[in-house]
Amino acid sequence: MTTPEEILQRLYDETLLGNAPEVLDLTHQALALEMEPQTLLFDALIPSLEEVGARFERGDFFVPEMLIAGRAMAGAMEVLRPLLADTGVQTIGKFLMGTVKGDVHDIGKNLVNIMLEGAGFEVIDLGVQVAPEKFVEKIIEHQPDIVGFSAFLTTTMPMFKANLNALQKAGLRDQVIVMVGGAPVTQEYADAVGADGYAPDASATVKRAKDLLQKKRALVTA
Ligand code: B12
Repeated sequence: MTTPEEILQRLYDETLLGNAPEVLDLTHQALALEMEPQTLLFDALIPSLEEVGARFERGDFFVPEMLIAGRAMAGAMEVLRPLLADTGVQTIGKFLMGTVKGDVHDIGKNLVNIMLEGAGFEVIDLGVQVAPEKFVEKIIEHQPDIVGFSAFLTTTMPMFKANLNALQKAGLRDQVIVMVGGAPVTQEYADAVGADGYAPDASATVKRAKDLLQKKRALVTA
């Protein structure tokens, strides 16, 4: 019989190899053993993608390997999504999220969305390659409390500033809290572009989003 430790190790290894059917099968096996969805995520899937990134950086992996590893993880996330989000909490605020123009990375963003939904936020996901005008249009349409910009490339991080400028120009900057994040983003960078908040991972995003929302609501009622 396979132990939870063996499943986690295999989940890590098969994600690294981009073996999507096996990753899906192992995810189901783990859940059948009543392993926690968070354990699969934080002890196998995310560390595996971190290793994929490290290998890419060393030149041991190339784009196709990153792509299939990403797809394998995304397959597991489809199964884990409802379990992670199913906490039955009431809606506490509206969060509009998108990956910036020029950037197609969405695994981190999707994970943040799941955690936000689990914490009770209504999440509107604009997908990837979202242009500043699209953010403006959708903020007007949905009137979110918070808008999140995700970027995974140093070359697309400058889109944060472009998005903030577009919001300013449309007269929306004071209406909405702006959060930024993604693998290369730092608190310093977030401060430099004038974002209201930054978080390094999904659970920190939930905490920060709640804090920012509470502060804004306190200001409005004061
Ligand atoms: C999978 C992957 C891909 C896949 C993306 C698949 C997909 N659907 O997302 C593909 C193959 C398409 C890809 C392409 C490229 N990639 Co790529 N990719 C990765 C990889 C291996 C994993 C990224 C990932 O999903 N990580 C998992 C998640 C969970 O990451 P995370 O950072 O922990 O996410 C958390 C936080 O960032 C935060 N967060 C995320 N979004 C937001 C938003 C807000 C508002 C907040 C508050 C928080 C927040 O919360 C998340 C959840 O906890 C990374 C390496 C790495 N480890 O980061 C490289 C990496 C990001 N890619 C890289 C590169 C260079 C590229 C390419 C340019 C390669 C090429 N030459 O073509 C292209 C660019 C394509 C494009 N225009 O976007 C580099 C970027 C280097 C840099 N600093 O600019 C990296 C870092 C690899 C490396 N080490 O060199 N990639």
